[in-house]
Amino acid sequence: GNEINPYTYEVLTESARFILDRIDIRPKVAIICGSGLGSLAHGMENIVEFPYGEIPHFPVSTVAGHAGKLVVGHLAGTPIVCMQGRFHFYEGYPLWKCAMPVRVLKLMGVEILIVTNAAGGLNSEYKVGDVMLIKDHINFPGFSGLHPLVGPNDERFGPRFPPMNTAYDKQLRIIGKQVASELGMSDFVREGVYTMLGGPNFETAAELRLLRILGVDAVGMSTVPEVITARHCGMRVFAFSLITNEAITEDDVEEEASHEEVVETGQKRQEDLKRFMTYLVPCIQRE
Ligand code: NOS
Repeated sequence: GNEINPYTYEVLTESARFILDRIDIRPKVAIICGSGLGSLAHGMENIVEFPYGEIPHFPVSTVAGHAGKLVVGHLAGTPIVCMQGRFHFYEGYPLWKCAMPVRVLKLMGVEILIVTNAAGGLNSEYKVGDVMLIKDHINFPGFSGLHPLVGPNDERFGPRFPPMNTAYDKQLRIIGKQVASELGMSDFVREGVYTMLGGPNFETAAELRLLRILGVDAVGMSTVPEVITARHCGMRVFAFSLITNEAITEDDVEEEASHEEVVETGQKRQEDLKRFMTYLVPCIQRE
């Protein structure tokens, strides 16, 4: 927890330089693929792949359903860089390590970050398979001082005290909703508040009822550290959750949350999400 963040500006510049030296495009848009959503990258063309282990200073991911590579290429003609596999707090990484790739993307020239995740739906109107555009978050780990920006602040990345009330870009959300509408997806695209818990266990019924009272619509174990780090260094953020499972808030029921259900829902929605992304990315790029 108290380990000092060793990823200085100079160190991360080496990671970015390694990638830039091996590609001849300069993507302005990056995508982080959530659990079971790795196939978002499958529609890409002219790809160059970087397994995380080959990029200097990169951590390596351990969760099933996460491939662990950076993919550079085109999506619908738009240059993008895609993170297939992310780093979670529950894997044992400090939050600055979970968010480290975001700064590498920034140093590669990325301006807009699209963050995706799998999450449990708390809002009683949500159904499994819904897509929730994130309009705000509650940084639960932050309440206890677990935060990706803890430690000395390097102003070359951003300010000591970054604002976070505008984290989820309003204009990008408008575009997201327009795209959903044009693709006939409005009936399962919503907008709501995400929260991150540390995991790795799924929540108890009492915890989920607490979160619901607090105004949380979807709960997961990722995204928040990456978004905070992206906003700190001035990137614009668009994020959404795939509601992969329904929060079980009643006591004494037989059903349980499972990672299998999460991955399965991801697979069921993968074609829709690919279509959504393929249409969205060129619109966002023009922004
Ligand atoms: N995930 C969830 N995290 C918390 N609560 C949920 O209901 C939930 N559903 C999906 C676990 O399957 C993986 O998917 C997300 C978590 O971020 C975790 O990485």
